[in-house]
Amino acid sequence: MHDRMANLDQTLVAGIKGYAWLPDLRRKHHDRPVPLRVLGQRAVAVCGPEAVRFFYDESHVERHTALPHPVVATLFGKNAVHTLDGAAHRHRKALFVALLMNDGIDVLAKLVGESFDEAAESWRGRSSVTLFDEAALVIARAVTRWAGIPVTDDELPKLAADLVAMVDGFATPGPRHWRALAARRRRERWLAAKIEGVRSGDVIAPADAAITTIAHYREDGEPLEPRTAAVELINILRPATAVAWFLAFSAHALDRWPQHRRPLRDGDDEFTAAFVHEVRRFYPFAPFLGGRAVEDLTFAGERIPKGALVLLDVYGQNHDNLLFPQPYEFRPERFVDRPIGEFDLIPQGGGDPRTGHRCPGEQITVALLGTLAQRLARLDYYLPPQDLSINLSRIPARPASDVEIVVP
Ligand code: PAM
Repeated sequence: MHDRMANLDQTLVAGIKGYAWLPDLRRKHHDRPVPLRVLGQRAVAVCGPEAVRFFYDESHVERHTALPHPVVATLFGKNAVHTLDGAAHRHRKALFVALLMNDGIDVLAKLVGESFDEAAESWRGRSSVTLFDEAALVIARAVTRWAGIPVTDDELPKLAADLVAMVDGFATPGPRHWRALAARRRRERWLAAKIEGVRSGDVIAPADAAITTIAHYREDGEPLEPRTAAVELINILRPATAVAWFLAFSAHALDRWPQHRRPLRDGDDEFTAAFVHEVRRFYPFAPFLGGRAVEDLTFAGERIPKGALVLLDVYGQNHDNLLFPQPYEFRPERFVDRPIGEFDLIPQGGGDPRTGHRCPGEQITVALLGTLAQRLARLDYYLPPQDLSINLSRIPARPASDVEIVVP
């Protein structure tokens, strides 16, 4: 049985089952590592804190040969930090850590809060607004301002839509993917010109802004190609804007479990952090992560031949009933007084963000979502009848209606 499954290519099944794909396979294998074939390649799917340790050990797993071209061409960008390993990765990663893991987090959260307040005023009295789209606009406005990128109010909706498209289209063939490719081309060209402008002095930005830091960042004494610099600037704007997914999920949670609204509305920061972690754990966003075995390996008794893909089941781990009892119940309380370890809650990857591949923007995500969730809870709104279902075969998932709200 296992051998037969290991020989069938799973790519189509993965496309159909989405987030449930690896958890289903792992269940059939009694939670043991699963040998399989995907994208025409040998692979082994793993899960659990020990698997996260194993996956993030650079002497086991590398990235630069593992990410499929369609993912790089839409989501991350050519030559992005996500595609590097070893010393090259550490050097480039330090740029992101310096930009994203410091006092600037509070500044960005404040800008996002102000941007939300401004937008919320304009929602009042309209027949309805789409929260997902509005959240993307709110965040894109704030993060471009924060990064030192001049954008007019007229340009903003198209920019926000492009940043969303790059995320929305990374895992699906067809129109969503084409939109993502076009969005990336457009925004790389636009930002490469701005980077050149900063270098020549034609574009004026604050000395400590992300656009300035990236424009003047050097590797081996050389500045980045303008296109690569643009890729990395997008790697700040796009994931920040993608917090719109989590705000749409937060609205879904507040609709289903309205008892959580009060502590958010009251500004209970400890509860807010717990709510944010539970949203990131419970709702489907990153399905799994992939790397490639750098040598013949063994994990939990399973042989992983050199060159095989190693797939870390992120969604599965965030719903593991040993780590998170009653994993399909939305219970923010589980994170009150529970420190987040490097290897358990992994919606944005595991390990140490400063040195490894874990997302360096995780603290920003937590700060932005906390600010936005509190403001949403304070907003006087209601949900008109709509389809709030979340289709687990759509990667990345989001509520079908994108959450229509009416602000009377
Ligand atoms: C962002 O960066 O914009 C935030 C959205 C990130 C979603 C991450 C989804 C998972 C990433 C990659 C999947 C690669 C699978 C590799 C299989 C071989």
